[in-house]
Amino acid sequence: MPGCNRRLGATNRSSLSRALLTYKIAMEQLEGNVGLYRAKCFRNFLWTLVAGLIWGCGGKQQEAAREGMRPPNIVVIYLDDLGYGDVGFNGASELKTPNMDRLASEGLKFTNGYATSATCTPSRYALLTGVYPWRKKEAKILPGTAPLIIDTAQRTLPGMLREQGYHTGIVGKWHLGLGDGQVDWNRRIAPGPNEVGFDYSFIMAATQDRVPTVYIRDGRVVGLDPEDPISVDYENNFPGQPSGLDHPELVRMQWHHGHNNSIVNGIPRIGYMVGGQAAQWKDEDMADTFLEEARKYVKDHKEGPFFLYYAMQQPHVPRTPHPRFEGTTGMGPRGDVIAEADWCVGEFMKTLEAEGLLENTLIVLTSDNGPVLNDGYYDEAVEKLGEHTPAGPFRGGKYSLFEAGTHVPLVTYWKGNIEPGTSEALVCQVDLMASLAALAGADARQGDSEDLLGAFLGQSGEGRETLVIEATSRTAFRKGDWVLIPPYAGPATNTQVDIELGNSEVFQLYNLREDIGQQNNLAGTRSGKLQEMVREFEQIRGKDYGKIQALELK
Ligand SMILES: [Ca+2]
Repeated sequence: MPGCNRRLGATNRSSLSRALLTYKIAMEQLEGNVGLYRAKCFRNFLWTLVAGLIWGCGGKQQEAAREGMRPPNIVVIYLDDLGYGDVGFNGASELKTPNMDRLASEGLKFTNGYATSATCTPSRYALLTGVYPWRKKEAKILPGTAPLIIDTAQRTLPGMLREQGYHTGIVGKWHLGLGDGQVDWNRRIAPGPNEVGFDYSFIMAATQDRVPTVYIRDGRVVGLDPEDPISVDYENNFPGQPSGLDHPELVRMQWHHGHNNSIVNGIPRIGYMVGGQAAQWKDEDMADTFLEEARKYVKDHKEGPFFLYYAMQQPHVPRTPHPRFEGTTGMGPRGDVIAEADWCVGEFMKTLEAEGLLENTLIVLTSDNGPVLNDGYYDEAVEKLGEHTPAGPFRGGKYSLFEAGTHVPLVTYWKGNIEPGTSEALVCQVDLMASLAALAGADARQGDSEDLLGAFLGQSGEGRETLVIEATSRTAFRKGDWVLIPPYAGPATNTQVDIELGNSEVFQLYNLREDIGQQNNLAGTRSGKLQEMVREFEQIRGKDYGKIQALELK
């Protein structure tokens, strides 16, 4: 920059000395007080000032400095029904998850990481809005025809990041409702993800076991032949269409409970659908399809910053591994799709690495709720489980107020920025909203979401003080090592899925540090602690927590 060099006279050399001294002192103070990422941002900011003094004009240096201040890309990899104990990094030995284990060993593994809820939709609602799902009565397991449950005026995680200059995308499972309740699947489907903050969406509407069994890109069914329109109904079948209930001879995967409506690809589903033959997904290709979409999204937006919500479908039912993974674990389809999901994580990471993005991308890997074996199909999940323990040391599973319902695998990874390690901080997916707002430079006050950026980046061991967890409208309360489960009516165990739900006629109080498996109810002997927990729980939750909805597995 010859034009600028001429200006580096005595005055500027003096300014330069002062600026460098100021810079050095500021950095020493800063590095001692705040985390690595914020220190880097501030260092870059100071560097911009210094560069301005040195060269006395704008230029590539300032541009590069401004570039260095850019917040990182963010990827949330969200698995579906993956249990705390389903991964090697939490102790699984029968089932191998080398790629997720690598993320954990090179990143930060949380031993107290939670979904807000023991089922899909509420956890996803909290993740994307920063609001506890029990505040929203529609945040329960939704049929495929449910209207969108996020208000389009509501602040959302992708919307907040978009305001901060991010490009935002979702690939995978949605299950937060679409449209206004009267969806015509043959026209643009809205409102949906694109109306609540996502610039790009490639989704399935609800779940793999629910119709419509088609992909939707930016509100339009992919590959739809206008001559073969789609109709969907969750109440009545269409004339002449076989169902799993009427025609068991047509299915290749037998239903156990629910899952006996329309048959697609030989698999009976929840809900009825007719038409759209050319658009229907092939179940065994779903993992590859979502992976390719996720990789393409990264490549298309690698200039960043981008936010990708990669919502994988495994190991939710129906478990349909690609033939490459069939039989690879000896645990039947449930084990095989976890191996498949792990491979997808590895391939996705390879893409980030190949694009040179690992040092500039924060990755959060977690699951929307705990594990279930038989969730509606006979797929040998129970019979071939062997010694594997999907719930790890916890009691219960999906649908449960016991720990296994919401206490899930959770890892953060950011090469060169997050020190590898293990954190005991109490963190929840609902906190990503405020924490990522802080990271992106937005207002971190976000509903129930707490700014735990320091914990997520491993700079602090401080997590939440308290957490309200939810399972099909029932709520429980964690504070420190203690968990309070209020009395709820209903069976202790759901026999169809064979999971203890946490229902009891009496209060339950457990100390997780001493009793991780929740076997010793201390409510009778620790009455002072019980009263304290009930009081604090009611302050947050209100006193009407006993009004609950019946558990529906479908
Ligand atoms: Ca789920």
